[in-house]
This record gives sequence, C-alpha cells and structure tokens, in this order.
Amino acid sequence: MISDRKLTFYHAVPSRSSTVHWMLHELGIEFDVKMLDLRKGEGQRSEYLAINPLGKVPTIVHGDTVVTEAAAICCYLADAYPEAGLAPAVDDPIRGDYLRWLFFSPSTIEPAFIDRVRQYEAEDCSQNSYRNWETLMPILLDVVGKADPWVLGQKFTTVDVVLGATIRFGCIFGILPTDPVFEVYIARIDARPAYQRAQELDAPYFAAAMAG
Ligand SMILES: N[C@@H](CCC(=O)N[C@@H](CS)C(=O)NCC(=O)O)C(=O)O
Repeated sequence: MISDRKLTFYHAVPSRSSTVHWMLHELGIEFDVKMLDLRKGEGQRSEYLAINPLGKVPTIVHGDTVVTEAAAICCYLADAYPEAGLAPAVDDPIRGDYLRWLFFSPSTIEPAFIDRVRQYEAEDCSQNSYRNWETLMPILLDVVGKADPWVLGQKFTTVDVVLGATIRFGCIFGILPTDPVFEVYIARIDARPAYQRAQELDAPYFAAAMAG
C-alpha cells in the first residue's frame, strides 16, 4: 500500500517548503522531517543534489519515489492519500478546475510576483506566462472572491493549500494589493488547525533565521 511507504520531507524555514509542511498536516499523516539550513549551503551538499539537482526545497522521498516542486508534491500527496479528500477523483469534472488553479500559482502567479518585485516589465507581454499584472489581478480577485468558502466550493482542497500559500505570501510581503477579498480568504486559512500546527512547528526556525 502506498500509505505504508516511509515519507521523508526536506524542509527549510522560511521557504516555499512551508506550503508542503502545511499540506502534510492537512493530510494528518506520519512523516520524517530533514531540516536544511540553506544559509549554510546544506542544499548544495552532494547527498541532497542527488535527489534535487537544483539544490532547492522542498523535496519528498516517499518509498523509492522522489518528488520535487511544491505544487507537484502537494498534488502527488493528495492523490497518494485520497482518504483525506483533498483532491477530486480523476473522473470528477471538477478535476479540470482543480488542476488549473493548483498549477496557476507556480506557473503564472509566482513569475508575476518576481517580475513585480524586480520592477521588470516586458515590452512584449505575450511571452509572459501571466500576460501582465493588470490582466492577472482581476482574474486572481475573481477566483479568490468566488471562494465559497474555498476555491472549489464547500470542500477544502489542495488548491487552497497551494494557491492560498501564494496569496498569503503576496499579501504579507506587500506584492498583492490590500483587498478585503484576499484578507477574508487568508483569515479562513489562518483559522485551520493544520495551518496553525505547521506554523507553530516552523516558528523556532523562523525566529532563528530572522535573528541571523
Ligand atoms: N520551483 C521550486 C522552487 C523552490 C525554491 O525556489 N526554493 C527556494 C526557497 S523558497 C530554495 O530552496 N532556495 C535555496 C537556494 O536556491 O539555494 C518549487 O516551487 O518548489
């Protein structure tokens, strides 16, 4: 059984791997955590590069299966542990919306955030994965604004973990505009016990990183 496989999670705080950490707590499964200190170059050690050649977190090793990329890991885990109900079945028509908004974060929103922070504006926005900020924002406000209470409706899914973590990051770091639509959605996330538990466990590492 897939759920019998040993699960190891490579994590660093603060980083994108916090999204996977939250996901693991939503699933309520057992896992081992290997903390990497990225400032000490632990992501560049040969043992780690053997499983993630980019030397980035997160990575999971599940039995013999290695998965990298935060959204791919969350997608994989939701399918591996269907009893948690975090992903619609493959033959459910809503699976299209599920995959679409799940991968909207890394494929479309994150590149927009990075360009925004770097104040980069392409002359020809047809080559941007997100077209341009002015086009992306109403789409994002519409998707999040229609969350009732979650993006796919009544059921909380992996979309809310991945998209939710991205929206949260964008608001906290002032990349996204202040808007009640985002604030209400983030408040729902903050109220989730799994989110709170992951944050609580990350807190000492976060404090150490901030202390330098
Ligand atoms: N595409 C990867 C990006 C992961 C990533 O950029 N991780 C950063 C932390 S947020 C990292 O490991 N940085 C360390 C480094 O580049 O040395 C994903 O979505 O998981």
